Amino acid sequence: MRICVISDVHFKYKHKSEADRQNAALFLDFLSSSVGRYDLMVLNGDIFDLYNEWKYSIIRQYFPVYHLLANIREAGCRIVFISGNHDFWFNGFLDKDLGIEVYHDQFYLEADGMRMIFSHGDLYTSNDVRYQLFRRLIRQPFIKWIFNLLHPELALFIGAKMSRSSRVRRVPGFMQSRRSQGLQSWAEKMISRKKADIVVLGHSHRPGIHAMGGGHYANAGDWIKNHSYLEITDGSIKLIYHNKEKAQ
Ligand SMILES: [Mn+2]
Repeated sequence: MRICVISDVHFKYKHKSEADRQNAALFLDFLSSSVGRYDLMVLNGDIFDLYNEWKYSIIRQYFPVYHLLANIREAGCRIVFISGNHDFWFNGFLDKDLGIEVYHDQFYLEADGMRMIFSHGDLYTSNDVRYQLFRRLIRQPFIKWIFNLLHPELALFIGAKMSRSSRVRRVPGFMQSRRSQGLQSWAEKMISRKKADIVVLGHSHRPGIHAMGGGHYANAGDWIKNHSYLEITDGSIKLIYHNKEKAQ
């Protein structure tokens, strides 16, 4: 089975810099080169930097991504979307219109003799109680209901302000390494308790494959700095850096 995992693309609805435009172009290039290449694509959270589906509206600027995901689906690939801490409010568009399976916490798979757990990872950072409370609150249907009463452009404006301030708040280097340590020790626990052979997380923006206790913890990295993704082919994991020249 050919599996591909990506996370932390942070695709923006508004490109403010040349770097934003380049990151978006590289990601779209990667998606088009993935049509017909995989049996399963796991979108492991924070694919979109800011996300919402209203009852009758979607964010127009995400159309290129939706279009390529539809092509990948039509070529016979199963697509799984796991929500991250930037994309968690859905309203039927991904699943009903695009045929993508949506999971809120984690996705479990047994294939090629391996047990695999995929999750974004924001649930498993250590000592981040304030965030865990915020996570629970922001996912309440009532909050989403209020947000959806706003005009989409006003809602996006407010959402962008909130998401920017939460990003700035969580940037410090020591927090980054504590975050990735939390992810690693959660993966270690799953492997040592024989719950999984492969644990794939995102969130830390640190690409890597780590062998531990007879299994592997892998992180797909991000598409802001690394433009990295994972391929799990017949149970063996490879980390790949997408390069436009090398693609095709
Ligand atoms: Mn994240």
